[in-house]
Amino acid sequence: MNTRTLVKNLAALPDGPVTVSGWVETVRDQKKVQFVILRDESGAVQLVNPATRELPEPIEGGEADAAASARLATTESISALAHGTFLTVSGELKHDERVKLGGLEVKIGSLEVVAEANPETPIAADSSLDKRMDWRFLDLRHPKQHLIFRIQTTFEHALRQYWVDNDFIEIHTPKLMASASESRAELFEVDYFEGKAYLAQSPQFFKQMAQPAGFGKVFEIGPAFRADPSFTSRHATEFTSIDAEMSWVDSHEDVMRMHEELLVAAFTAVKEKHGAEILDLFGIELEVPTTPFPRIPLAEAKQIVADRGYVIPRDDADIDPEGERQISAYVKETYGHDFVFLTDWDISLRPFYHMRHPEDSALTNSYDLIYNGVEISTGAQREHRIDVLVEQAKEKGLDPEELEFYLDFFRYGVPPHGGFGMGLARVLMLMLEEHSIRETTYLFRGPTRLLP
Ligand code: AMO
Repeated sequence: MNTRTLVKNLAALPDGPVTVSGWVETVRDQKKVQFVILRDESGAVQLVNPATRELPEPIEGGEADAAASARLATTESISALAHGTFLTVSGELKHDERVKLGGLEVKIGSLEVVAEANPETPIAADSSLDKRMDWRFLDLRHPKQHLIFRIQTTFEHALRQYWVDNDFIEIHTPKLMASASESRAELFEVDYFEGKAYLAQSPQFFKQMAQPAGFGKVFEIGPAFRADPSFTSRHATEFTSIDAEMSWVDSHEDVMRMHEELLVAAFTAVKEKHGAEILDLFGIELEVPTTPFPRIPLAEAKQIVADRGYVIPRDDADIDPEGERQISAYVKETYGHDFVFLTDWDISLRPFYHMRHPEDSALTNSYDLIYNGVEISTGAQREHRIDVLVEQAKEKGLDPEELEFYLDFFRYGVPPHGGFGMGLARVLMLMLEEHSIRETTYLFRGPTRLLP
């Protein structure tokens, strides 16, 4: 059993013997004293070593001083330490207010180099994002990066907690599929024995399947794949999708209500646990959103954007990224809110499985959720009437025969239902005001990135 103490736990210990392990961050090698900043996964501590540069002359006829030899060896090995070397150090913990780093230091007794590091570090603070991604394991060593993934852990845990408290069932749907569930254009095809399979773009069909299966409410946090050739800061070819689907919704309004409650629960948990660190490392005072989030029909949103002087390039098109930024700015100015649901999307912009608006069949019972200027989620009530669903599939140019397995879900009693999908890395990117989902994805996958 390893007896090392985590750095974050040193403060609570009395002065006395301790063992710590971690990576060498810096070495200050002075003539009379050496300082090493050692970092483990919990924090950094200063190690100190009174330097022994040469052995005293042995007294005539006497033995060399063994303790002095050991101190000389320790001094020499500290001088040779490369940044990133992994050490185990045993020594004496001493609390001392004058030490800037945490008010304590460890006087080195013995030092073991557990794993050496190449002396040339391949990345520096000013390396390009791409270079940092090449060396992601080194890039991830920094406290800011650790915090991102501790926040991710808390965020996901809070989502699960909310769903468990509200009787949702967790599902794990297959990522190998026989057909597309979203746009065919973004489909990865793989050889599958004698035939072909496709990587799941979304758990869409299978989370819907849980409704006729009688599960009522379900969720999944899992991988999704999109053969999207774009190089934007918000697209990956593989991403973690947060999905929920529930029965007995009257409209997309019920889905939005669950969605906003869920986000409030998750943001509250993140703020409680990490608020101070987020302020310290990112300079951000995290805001927990208030409910209800503002809701604006898409057509109205486009008008607001136009009135602000931004013309979305094609009138029939989706609201584009600049349009999203503009509507977010408007919502922030008008309602002081970071989130906005854009509702009632045109059928031309939505997949066949969205339910049409009861009062205007050119629109759907659907929404996008925009957070700080970027879409993080799409949700909708689904069409559950089989005859209407088949018609809508045909209108979108889909062959109902290819979708037979999905259409069967609707032939044996399916409750009205709805749900949403939300990109995990996008939420974290916007929460922490990062510029790319590469920063908030453990290992990013894009058109030209399959390594490491
Ligand atoms: P949609 O395609 O809008 O909807 O995806 C839902 C959310 O997933 C995230 N996302 C992505 N994140 C990173 N890289 C990508 N290439 C990428 N594509 C999507 C976004 C987006 O808002 N089945 C529906 C959801 C539903 O109706 O339940 C769907 O997948 O944050």
